[in-house]
Amino acid sequence: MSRTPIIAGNWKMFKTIAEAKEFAMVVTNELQGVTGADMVVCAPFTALAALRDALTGSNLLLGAQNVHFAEEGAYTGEISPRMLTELGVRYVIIGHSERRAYFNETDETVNKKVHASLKHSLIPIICVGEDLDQREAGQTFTIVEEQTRAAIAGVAANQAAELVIAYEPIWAIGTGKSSTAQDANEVIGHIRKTLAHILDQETANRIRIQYGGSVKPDNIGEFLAQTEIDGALVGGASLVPDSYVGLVRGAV
Ligand code: G2H
Repeated sequence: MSRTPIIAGNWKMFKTIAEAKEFAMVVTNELQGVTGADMVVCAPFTALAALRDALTGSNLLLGAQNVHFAEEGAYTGEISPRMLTELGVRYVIIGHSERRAYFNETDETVNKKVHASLKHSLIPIICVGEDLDQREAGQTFTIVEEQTRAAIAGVAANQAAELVIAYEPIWAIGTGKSSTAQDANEVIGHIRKTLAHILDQETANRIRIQYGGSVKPDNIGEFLAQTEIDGALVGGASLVPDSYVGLVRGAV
């Protein structure tokens, strides 16, 4: 089955509103008329409104980097799904390893956030991945399988088809060490098998699974050439307009 690749920039805690607008001006111009991939920018909450305006009429889509699972309530500092959809956000990263490591994100909260996002028509980009110790202990498949099962527990197949999963080996994040494309393909193939067990083969074939971890314009082609890899979740290299454009051009 052919799946449309998805290139998502994860800006993390970078870019002011002015910087985000500047990025959008250059990138929307460069990528005008480019088709063949879904192009997403997951910006900090503060830049979302300005980016929505700057991306209107372009082929780039807006994403956020986190969401709370409650509809509303006394959750100081949090943002609800409805607040994001009101801003024109289409995608939301859930369970990034930095949130799991620094902000107590657990498999349980990831699952709640996935349900809340789907309820509000936000497409979750669910992050899974092993750390270096787990990899060296030969636990990669077990870890990604457990995280995937937990993240989508209770999600119906028809809704799950819209999901995006990002396989990000933690040891490859921001370190300059990327997984080999073949290794990433093997792990992503295992995630797809897991999805087929939980859901069904047809749905598993429709779900897009990205690779993430030190992806750059000069290595994205190797990843996208693999049969199971449907795009990339990119941090550092997505911040520079030329580099973001290079990522997209390397994918289409
Ligand atoms: C992994 C990735 C983006 P980078 O965190 O999600 O970042 O491309 O900088 O390794």
